Amino acid sequence: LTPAEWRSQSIYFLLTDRFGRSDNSVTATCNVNDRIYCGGSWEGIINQLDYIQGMGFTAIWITPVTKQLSQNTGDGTSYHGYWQQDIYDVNPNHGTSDDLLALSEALHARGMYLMVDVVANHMGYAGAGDTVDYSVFTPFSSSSYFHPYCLISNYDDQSNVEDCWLGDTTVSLPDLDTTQSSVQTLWYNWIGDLVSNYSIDGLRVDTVKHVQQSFWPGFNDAAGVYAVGEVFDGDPVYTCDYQNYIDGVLNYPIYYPLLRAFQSSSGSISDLYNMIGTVASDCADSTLLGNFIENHDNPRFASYTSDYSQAKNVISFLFLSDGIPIVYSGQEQHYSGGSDPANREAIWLSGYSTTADLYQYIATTNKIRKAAVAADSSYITAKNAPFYQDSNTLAMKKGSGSSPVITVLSNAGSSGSAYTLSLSGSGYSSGATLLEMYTCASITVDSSGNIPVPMSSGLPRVLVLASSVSNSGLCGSS
Ligand code: ABC
Ligand code: CA
Repeated sequence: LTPAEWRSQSIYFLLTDRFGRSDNSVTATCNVNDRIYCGGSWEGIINQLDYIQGMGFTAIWITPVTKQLSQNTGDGTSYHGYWQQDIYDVNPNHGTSDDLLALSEALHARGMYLMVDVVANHMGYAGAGDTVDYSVFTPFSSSSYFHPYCLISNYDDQSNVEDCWLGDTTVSLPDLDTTQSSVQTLWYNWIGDLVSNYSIDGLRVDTVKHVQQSFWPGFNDAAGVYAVGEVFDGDPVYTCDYQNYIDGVLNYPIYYPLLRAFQSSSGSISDLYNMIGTVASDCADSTLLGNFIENHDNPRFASYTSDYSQAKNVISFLFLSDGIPIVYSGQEQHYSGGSDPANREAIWLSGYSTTADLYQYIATTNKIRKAAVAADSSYITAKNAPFYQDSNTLAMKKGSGSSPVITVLSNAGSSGSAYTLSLSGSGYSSGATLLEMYTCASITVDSSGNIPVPMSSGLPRVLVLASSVSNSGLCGSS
């Protein structure tokens, strides 16, 4: 799938080890602190695709598929998949290569897409960096393929970030010398083959800031599909620059102000308002970024606030601003794990409840976004524009000139009062009839051109031109 085709997708990110088991168990224990395999598999994912598709997702992103170090180390096992040793084989804990292919086929049979996480920066070794036996790696079976051992010690020094090693002295992440043309050729051939062997539709690329920028265009081209890179950095100048070398990046610049804005009723709305504009101008194309509020490296949103209204606001933001929405498995169950490894709870322990509040909310929000895409051919490439803010409220519009989608967000939380926000600056004319997509309330723009938005319990509101809603499955339309 091309970048243009990915824009309108929505992604459910899961750790293969933690999502579904081949035996369909919903009781198998999984103690996150043990950092060991809990038994999830590719077959287990296939078994639960209804659960994912029921929320309206059109794609899944799965953790790396390559064969990993097999030891149980002081840092646990490689259940997450980022400690690879053989890039030509698959992780037997997750199944066989036929199982992976079956997952790809099962997704495609539903009209869904497969995004696979890939790591080109490093391999994984159970032991300190000065004890590595390079012969365990395939194909990088000698030290000559790697940078000399040094642990990253200074994130302000880009050479240190690129040439030294991630990991610790218990599990080393031997850092490939990606400046060598032999290493580049191996990686470019590998990614082309992986994508074609498993009919992969997109890539999430790990540790992009740890490899020199000039490596990525060749990698992305060899893959031939949309690639979204992980540049774990909140600075838009630093992170957006990578979009000149890879199709998209995970939206870390928005992540931090989004989290701060909605984790409490005193969070800064203006910092988020400003960052929306900064990212739109600093990044080559904000509509190709990957939007998220949770992942396996950061504490879950519900670990900052247990409030459901605040959780709903961040979800609405992820889906209705520029970029491709990514929900981290468990977010829909309001899981609240903190830092790695606590944020890697087994999803089966929820019983895959489809009646969970956020499960339903995500399903509705996916429908709203799809309806917007269907109603307006320029919606998905139009730049989201914030146009109103007060200390608790943000309003933004996205879409073609005359009938944009208006999203009104609040950080007031569930105890927020019921009131009518007189919203100016939307561009809609007096008398226009709008529909609020979560409540199906009909709202008429008043004689001054303001929209009387019925706010309550700190919940988001999404307004569209009433006549544009059809075939969405929402508000009585078929
Ligand atoms: C874990 C724990 C370790 C523990 C170990 C046993 O287990 O984190 O403390 O010792 C995989 C596993 C992890 C494992 C690591 C290391 O391997 O999943 O469980 O660590 O063995 C990606 C993946 C991630 C994966 C790897 C490695 C990379 O998403 O799951 O981890 O393949 C850095 C990397 C980033 C990496 C992340 C975990 O670490 O850049 O690629 N993620 C700063 C730095 C970032 C750094 C981040 C976290 O800290 O700038 O580069 O990410 O360490 C903002 C700034 C940011 C700043 C943050 C903290 O603050 O703007 O720049 O990030 O304000
Ligand atoms: Ca590196």
